[in-house]
Amino acid sequence: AKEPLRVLVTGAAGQIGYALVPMIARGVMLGPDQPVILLMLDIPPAAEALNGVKMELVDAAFPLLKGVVATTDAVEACTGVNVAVMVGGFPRKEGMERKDVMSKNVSIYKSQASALEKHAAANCKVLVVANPANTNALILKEFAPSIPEKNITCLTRLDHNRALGQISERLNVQVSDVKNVIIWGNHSSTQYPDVNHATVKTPAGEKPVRQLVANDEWLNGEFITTVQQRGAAIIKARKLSSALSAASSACDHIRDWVLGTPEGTWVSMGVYSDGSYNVPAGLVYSFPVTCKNGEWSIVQGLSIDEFSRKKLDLTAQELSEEKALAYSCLS
Ligand code: NAX
Repeated sequence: AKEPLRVLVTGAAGQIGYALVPMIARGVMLGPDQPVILLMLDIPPAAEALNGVKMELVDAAFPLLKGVVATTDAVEACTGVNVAVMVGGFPRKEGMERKDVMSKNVSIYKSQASALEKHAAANCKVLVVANPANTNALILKEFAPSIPEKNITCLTRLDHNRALGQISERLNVQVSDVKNVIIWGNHSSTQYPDVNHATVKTPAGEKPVRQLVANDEWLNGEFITTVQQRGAAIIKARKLSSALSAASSACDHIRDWVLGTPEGTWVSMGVYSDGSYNVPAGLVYSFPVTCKNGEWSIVQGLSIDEFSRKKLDLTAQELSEEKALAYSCLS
């Protein structure tokens, strides 16, 4: 039998946490034969609710769940963790300036970075979900210098899955037959959902999405804005932000990272830019990646047309500004 892996979920008393922890305990994230120990962190005002989540996890009697810790102590939560899913953060409230929200999150990610750096298992993989996800991941990387930069990522898989979902609905095909969309850039409304290399499996072989949709006006317009604005549409409908889809996508992200992407398929992940596709190095930017042996690599050599180039640059520009804002909060 496999040794249990220790999985940290921060913000575990929140809405995404509530959807995510049962998925992890059922093996959705790390596989149906991988036992897990859940370490759930939240802040003192949420301690009682967090304990309630722990009670429900016990009540669900998950066979793979070998232990549950509910704590408000970051050191206890980070000790020995193999996978860290960072969902906790400070939300933007009405009337708050961007800078104020950034400053709160920078201080949270700075201190949690130190806790992870000192106490996590060697080679711990980190996924940042909390917004601003890319920049929180960058701050975490800065303040956990001994964690390899390849181990620190942010979630854009939800956006990727949303793009697959839109194409599947438009073409009336199974979502599992659509692949290789790309989310470039920031997990924000400047992200660029790109279908130029996406394909659909048909009885006659793989066909380009552009050819099957045969409507560039929709693909270059409404499709992009629908994916970019989907989070807002969910809030409008549910009066709450996306939770089950975010949790499910977080599981997809870690599962593919740890267990590998299928041959010929790539996924989108926010990773530390090495300058690929002329994206400035030193930003956490969403790229198409394949994963093997627990490591991601950016898919190289894809053609970028002029329309796409502008969109890649625009979202990079926004990330550079966020980075500058985050650093200004540190001084
Ligand atoms: P909730 O407000 O329901 O939950 C957040 C939880 O974090 C709360 O329980 C809060 O007490 C806790 N928390 C706050 N500060 C903390 C700290 N210092 N340490 C530990 N826990 C702390 O938000 P929820 O809807 O669960 O969303 C969580 C985060 O995910 C938000 O930042 C949200 O913007 C972000 N999202 C990111 C997505 C992505 O694709 N990257 C999509 C969904 C989501 O919007």
